Amino acid sequence: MSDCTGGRASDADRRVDCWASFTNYERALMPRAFVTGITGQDGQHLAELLHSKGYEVFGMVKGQNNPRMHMMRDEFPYVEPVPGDLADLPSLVKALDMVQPDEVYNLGAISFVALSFNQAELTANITGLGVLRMLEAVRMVGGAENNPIRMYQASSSEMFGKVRETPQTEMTPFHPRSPYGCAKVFGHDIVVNYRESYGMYACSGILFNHEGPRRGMEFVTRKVTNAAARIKLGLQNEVVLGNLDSKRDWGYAGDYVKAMWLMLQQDEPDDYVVATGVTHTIEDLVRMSFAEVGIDNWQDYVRQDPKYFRPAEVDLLIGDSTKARTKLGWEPEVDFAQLIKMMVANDLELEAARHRQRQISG
Ligand code: NAP
Ligand code: F7E
Repeated sequence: MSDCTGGRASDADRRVDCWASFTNYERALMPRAFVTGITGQDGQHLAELLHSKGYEVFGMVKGQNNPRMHMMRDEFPYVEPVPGDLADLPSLVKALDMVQPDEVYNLGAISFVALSFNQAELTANITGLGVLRMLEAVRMVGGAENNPIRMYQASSSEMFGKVRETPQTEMTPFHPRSPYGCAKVFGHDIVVNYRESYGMYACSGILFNHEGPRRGMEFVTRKVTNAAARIKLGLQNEVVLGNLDSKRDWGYAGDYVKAMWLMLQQDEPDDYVVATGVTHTIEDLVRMSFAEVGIDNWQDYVRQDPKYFRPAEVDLLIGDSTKARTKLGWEPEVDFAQLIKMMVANDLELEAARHRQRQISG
């Protein structure tokens, strides 16, 4: 098979040439993966991983002129875009019928917890019922019996919410604290139900927070690393945040998509917690991000505003991923300090380049 797997290529042209070099025969031998949420943080990391493993990758893209399509075309030319929406069952059936995938990764969701309080019905529809629709589409296309399609569902540590025990495992009861968490609980439970009722190969990864340079600016890690970079460059004076006391078990998204893939390579489908086992406060995140750009007096640059506090908060998350480590052989490779270093370095480079571009264009 042609070799497109030598790590990240240095430019998009080389990736396009490489992808075009596959013959139809070679493509027919490649496993096929269908990914919803391909334009999101995890979708991008997963696309890279699957491509490096020789998969043909199909990514579901919603909307008639999705603003992230240009980025996808430039950075992931090997991803075949397929139209569809998790709110629309016929579009999912059509997409799966066309792709005939071996593996489905359902990453699509309204994923921002704060937004879910304001758009609870939309969140329930996409993040919750969207899972049911995807399971039905897999059943309709793959068959009611001996269905060959394997499905991964992106469950979340937000399901633990007001935690009943620490650390949290696959057996910890759920107590969600947001419409997002409630929708994820429904998605998780319906995956278990379809697996038990219809013998489907469907797995849920209960992933704790995972971040990286591709993280959306709405999430606290990226908001803080980007603000630290901009303040260092003199482009911003302060960052306005909410609760600095909550604790999260933060890992690197590039590590976590490996666990998703591993789950679908096992003899039996199952659910797994994916976490580092280390927790930090938001204040730790702020202090370490500012220290990374050489600012020790971070308090002078941070203001709190009640508008960023949530109606109900998840105070503490810390995961026990013993099952994933022993059964899947999965290990996180990037720790919290390395993660912050990586994100701050990326934001310094990004913001400096944007600033130069603005100066050039007057
Ligand atoms: P993300 O960056 O917010 O990406 C969400 C994706 O969902 C985007 O590609 C978005 O497409 C897509 N989407 C939104 N509405 C859709 C719809 N109606 N139909 C189809 N797709 C839709 O999220 P992420 O961080 O990559 O997370 C991936 C998944 O893992 C999500 O299900 C999230 O809830 C879950 N999760 C994430 C974490 C984490 O820490 N990152 C932890 C646990 C679980 P557009 O670009 O078109 O909007
Ligand atoms: O908030 C606090 C906020 O929005 C983290 C999603 O990927 O992980 C993510 O959900 C914490 C919360 O992530 C700000 O109150 C303070 O305690 O970055 P976040 P999240 O809510 O943990 C889970 C596992 C998912 O599944 C989700 O999809 O930070 N916080 N000040 C703030 N948060 C934000 N966003 N912005 C602030 O200004």
